Amino acid sequence: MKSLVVLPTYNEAENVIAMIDEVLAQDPSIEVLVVDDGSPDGTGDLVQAKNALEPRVQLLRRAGKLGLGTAYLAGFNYGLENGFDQILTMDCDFSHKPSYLPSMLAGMADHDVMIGSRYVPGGGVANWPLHRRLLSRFANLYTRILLRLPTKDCTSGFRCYSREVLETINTSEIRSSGYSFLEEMVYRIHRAGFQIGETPILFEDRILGTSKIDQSEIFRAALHVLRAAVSPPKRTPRS
Ligand SMILES: Nc1nc2c(ncn2[C@@H]2O[C@H](COP(=O)(O)OP(=O)(O)OP(=O)(O)O)[C@@H](O)[C@H]2O)c(=O)[nH]1
Ligand SMILES: [Mg+2]
Repeated sequence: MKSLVVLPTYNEAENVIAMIDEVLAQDPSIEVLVVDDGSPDGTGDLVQAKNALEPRVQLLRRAGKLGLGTAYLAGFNYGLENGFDQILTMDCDFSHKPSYLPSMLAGMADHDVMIGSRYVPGGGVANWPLHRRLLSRFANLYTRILLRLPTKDCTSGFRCYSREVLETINTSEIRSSGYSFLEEMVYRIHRAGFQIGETPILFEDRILGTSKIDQSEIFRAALHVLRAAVSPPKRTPRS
């Protein structure tokens, strides 16, 4: 099985090389694609230099900050075009620890999608201020109730998708970036009848670099989920 780990980056120069090294060390079947949005801090150049030494690392450079959702889409397209069996996504700030990759991959034996989950037994959050914890809890509760989802962590960006899932879901119809992209993906996957598994992770706030999520993103995400609940996207059942 060939696995691609997609790392979206915007100004992650302090984290990116260490993340790549730790990801590659988990399993020889793993390759990495960094989707960098013209980071002014030189993240792209660091990855390009790494690519010259390490064939398991590829770089996709985009002209400017085009958003997390479209960075995931670009990663999915690359993975499908290059024959990967499963495509994973992770934040490039060590909040998603590469040491969980083996349990994510193991879960794919009996699921179509695996989510690194903070909200199943054994999972959790460390170093997050109270307001971030409450916001994340609320966002998950809101999404689960409105979209009637059984998934406990709908906003986690630590995921593994099978090739079949990405070929079935109309991902190009998803226009939102950030959190609501992730929520809409879970919704579409669940409605298509795929099996979603969750493996516990301890999510730790980043130590290096800065957060890129702004306040307006939270409201956009809440509205997007509401819109999906009121007018659901077309179902694309698995064959
Ligand atoms: N390519 C690309 N990557 C992005 C963009 N915005 C964020 N990222 C990356 O997406 C990942 C998650 O972003 P973070 O800023 O850590 O956001 P977060 O983890 O949801 O929020 P925090 O908990 O505040 O860190 C990181 O690897 C970022 O570098 C973007 O517009 N384009
Ligand atoms: Mg982060």
